Amino acid sequence: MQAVQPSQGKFTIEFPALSAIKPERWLVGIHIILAMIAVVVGGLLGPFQTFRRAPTLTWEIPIFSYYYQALSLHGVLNGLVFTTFFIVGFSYFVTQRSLQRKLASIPLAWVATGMMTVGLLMAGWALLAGEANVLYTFYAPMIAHPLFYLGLTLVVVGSWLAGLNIFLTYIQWKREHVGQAVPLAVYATICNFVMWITCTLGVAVEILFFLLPLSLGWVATTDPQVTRILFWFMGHPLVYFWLIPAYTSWYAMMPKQNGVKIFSDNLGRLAFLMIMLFSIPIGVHHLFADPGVSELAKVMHSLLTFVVAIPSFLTIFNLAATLEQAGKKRGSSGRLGWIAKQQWDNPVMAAQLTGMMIFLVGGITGIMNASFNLNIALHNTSWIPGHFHTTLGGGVFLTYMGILYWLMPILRGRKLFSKEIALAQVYTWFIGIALFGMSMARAGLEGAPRRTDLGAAGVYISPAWGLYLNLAAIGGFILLVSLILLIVNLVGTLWFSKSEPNEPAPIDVAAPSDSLLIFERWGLWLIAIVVLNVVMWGPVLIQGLNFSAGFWSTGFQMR
Ligand code: HAS
Ligand code: CU
Repeated sequence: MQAVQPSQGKFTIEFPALSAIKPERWLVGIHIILAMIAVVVGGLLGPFQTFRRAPTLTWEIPIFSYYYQALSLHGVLNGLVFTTFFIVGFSYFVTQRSLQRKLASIPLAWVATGMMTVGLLMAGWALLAGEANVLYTFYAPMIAHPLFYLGLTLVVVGSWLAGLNIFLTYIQWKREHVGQAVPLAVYATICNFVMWITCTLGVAVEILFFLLPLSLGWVATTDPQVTRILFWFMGHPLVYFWLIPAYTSWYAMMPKQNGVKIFSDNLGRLAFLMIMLFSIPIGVHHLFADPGVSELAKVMHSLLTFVVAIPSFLTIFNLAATLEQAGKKRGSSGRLGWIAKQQWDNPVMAAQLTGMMIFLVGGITGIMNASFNLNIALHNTSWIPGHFHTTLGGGVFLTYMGILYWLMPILRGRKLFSKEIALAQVYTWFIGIALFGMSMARAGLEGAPRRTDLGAAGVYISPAWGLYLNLAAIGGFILLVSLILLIVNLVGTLWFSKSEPNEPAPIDVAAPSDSLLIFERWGLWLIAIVVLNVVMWGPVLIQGLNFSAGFWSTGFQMR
């Protein structure tokens, strides 16, 4: 038993066995449960859209035929709610376990949770009532009920408070560990929240000054181009906000689960630092088709997008080297023998390994999107959902499931209900998302549009898309089966499995002695973030705010 005395001297915490930290269980547990409810509801809406878009393999269920409402629920619940709740819960867990202390302020954490939950209820109501059919990319001119925007604001502000709490906990730890590098998982978490708090400033301005006044009727018109610019200031870093926890699992947990060390801890820090620095000043790659953004800005953002892929290339190298070490330890031979020696029969590992494999596909399609002129052919086609279902729906989601399968038993104090069901869930998801993602991408190359209700009467479907849209529906069906397996295991682990307290978590509590401290020069990195964004976004925003064009657009509601 060890007593920890923070330098502020405000409280003393005892750590008999780390799993006895009560706020960890409840606080983290509530985030994970809400995240899972969101992804189950949001996820179930997905397959039915594939059936609606498929020319022959159609399976119509009336409730899912409100295409834009279902698509908005699917995108917001999976892309914004599931992710944010999961990430906040996971980040709290990682920080507390790795730094071996409670969060700096448990009351603040509960306030944040309360705000996020109330926000979720508000936005959820608007979505369910059909008052927010604006998709998860909620820029003007489409307009939703004010409660949708207020709800999202509460979720975001709640997540800021969560970030603040993590920063304060880190500062307390640093005061007691002068000259020591923070463990890699916490370093990644801090980079993630620095990036997240910075980028969501854009969406805060978009909501408070543009969307909310329009939705409340305080102003009659707005400027869609400016709201798109402000949205995408957040929109690209958002995808890295999702990715960093998955990378944290691959870098900081998977080696431990394999009984080896990460090949290079410092290279990992460099990857997280680069993601934090470079993921915001590149968002114009979502606006390549927009007339209101200059060609120069497009080229600059295109080039810098290639820079943000570098940390992922470093990651491929670092992880492959680590997995190779693990394979060799288990007696692999030959150049690729290590692949067969991975723990393919362990759901926690299988989820991460299949996640990495599909993420390779998603990452490469991302680099294709980033090419300024190639993008013109791909943008607004189903290629893009193909890209983000192999990144977010594949690599990230599978890795989160890998985390869930060890984290939930710890939080619940029970064994995982069924390892076999978990394995079946992982592999069906892998096959389903690969088939769905690649078919959507292929249909996109033939010109199949995204965000279009292909099931609506009289909509043209080219014969060239038919096969791929049908294959996407088969992928959707496999994903539906996988979701049902996930629900069974979730419910089983929560209420029906054997109790098993005090499972250890795969988290390091100290950094290797050669971890470099330069990565924690936060003042320097914050200045770099400000300079990069002023240079890369300043001219784009000024051009967007071209008042001579005026705020000319009224809001539209989609039904
Ligand atoms: Fe993206 C659009 C470019 C990564 C998500 N992206 C989207 C949208 C989403 C999204 C949701 O430049 C749609 C937004 C919308 O609704 O309009 N994206 C990129 C690039 C990358 C990238 C260059 N995206 C992601 C990630 C996402 C995500 C990650 C979610 C988590 N994306 C774009 C562009 C657009 C875009 C344009 C706009 C398109 C348009 O026109 O609208 C890169 O950062 C990707 C780098 C990744 C890699 C792969 C690394 C692989 C690793 C696995 C290791 C494997 C090992 C092998 C070790 C280079 C680390 C293991 C082997 C075994 C055998 C086990
Ligand atoms: Cu992007």
